[in-house]
Amino acid sequence: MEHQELYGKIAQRLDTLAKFPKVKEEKPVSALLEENGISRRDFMKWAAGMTAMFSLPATFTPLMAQAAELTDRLPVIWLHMAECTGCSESLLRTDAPTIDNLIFDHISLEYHETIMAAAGWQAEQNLEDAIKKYKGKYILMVEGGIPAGSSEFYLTVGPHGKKGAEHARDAAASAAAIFAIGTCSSFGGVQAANPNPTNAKPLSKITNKPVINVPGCPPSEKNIVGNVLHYILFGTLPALDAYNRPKWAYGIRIHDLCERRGRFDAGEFVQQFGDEGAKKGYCLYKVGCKGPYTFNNCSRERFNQHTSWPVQAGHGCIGCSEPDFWDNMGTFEEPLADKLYSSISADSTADKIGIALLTVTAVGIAAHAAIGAIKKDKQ
Ligand code: FSX
Ligand code: SF4
Ligand code: F3S
Repeated sequence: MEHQELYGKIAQRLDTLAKFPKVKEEKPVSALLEENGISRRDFMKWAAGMTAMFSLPATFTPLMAQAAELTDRLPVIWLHMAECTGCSESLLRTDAPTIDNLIFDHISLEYHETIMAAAGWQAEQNLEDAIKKYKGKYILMVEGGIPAGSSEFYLTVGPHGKKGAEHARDAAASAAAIFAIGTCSSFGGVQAANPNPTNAKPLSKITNKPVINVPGCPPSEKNIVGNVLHYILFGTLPALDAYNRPKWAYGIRIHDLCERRGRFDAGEFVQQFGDEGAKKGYCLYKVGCKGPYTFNNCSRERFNQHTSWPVQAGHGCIGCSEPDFWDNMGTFEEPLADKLYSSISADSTADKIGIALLTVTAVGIAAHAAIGAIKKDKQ
């Protein structure tokens, strides 16, 4: 689609959305930003960054700002399953709220166990009411793996002791769009790691409705808020990869845009944590970085308003946005080297290409790492 045509379509969609009643009578985004000392200029810079993240031309920036302002037209239900709550914390735990936090505050969260005031019977009632009231209109975000089959009873929620899987299924049935937030909800995560004692499954195995996976343990605030904005702007499923991850966020490997990539190419590796190479910011491949096998945008977008990310902090990527990474990416502080990476096992063509590429990459990396070591020894 031509950009102009796309611009027109989005503008029209936003105008229609603006006519919808606000879900809650709350302050507009501009007032929230002002209260937190964030200028309009900073907000527009943020909107420009989000626009670039979706690979849209800079002329779309005002639309992005408008979409952020309209997040209060959209009811969101957020459920917790079996997890550590790190995904919510990724957004909420901050002493100085970022623009992403504020936008998330502005979203009409109808139900979120970590931050809602209600408890017990009242909370349960609120959830049922929200599902009925916003039938077919709300966004469902689910965090956590879900004990399934005869093990469903391993997770019960609320005063009725309703099973987690039942909660998820009921909320999914009437949702307009469903996002699995975090690796646990996307792929099972830590509770599904071998031997998976609670038979934990991803959300996509619990409901028959389409689920967009937003993995990462946790995913960044950018990827969570970005998905809401993408939905507001386009109202359709984003382009997805073979694991149902949005390509705008998970289309590149960590390794592709890593700031240490020059070191990798030059064969300059940290040999052990704390050595001279570590002080000089050498590549972390030999101390276990899984960036070459991991699809996510951490090296481009980072966390906490672009402050830092694992590799910048000095530890390799552990592959947290890949399926079954707990089982397949370990030992975390050792390279995979020639160990065959077995997570890519689905049967689509893309996956077969994935296998070929990853195998070649793995071999290439092992050779490169070895050559790097020889070069250094000679020096
Ligand atoms: Fe934790 Fe969310 Fe990891 Fe899982 O995160 S950060 S265990 S992806 O479901 O809370
Ligand atoms: Fe960066 Fe890791 Fe790739 Fe090295 S192996 S360049 S640290 S992503
Ligand atoms: Fe996870 Fe690797 Fe990013 S560990 S947070 S995908 S750098």
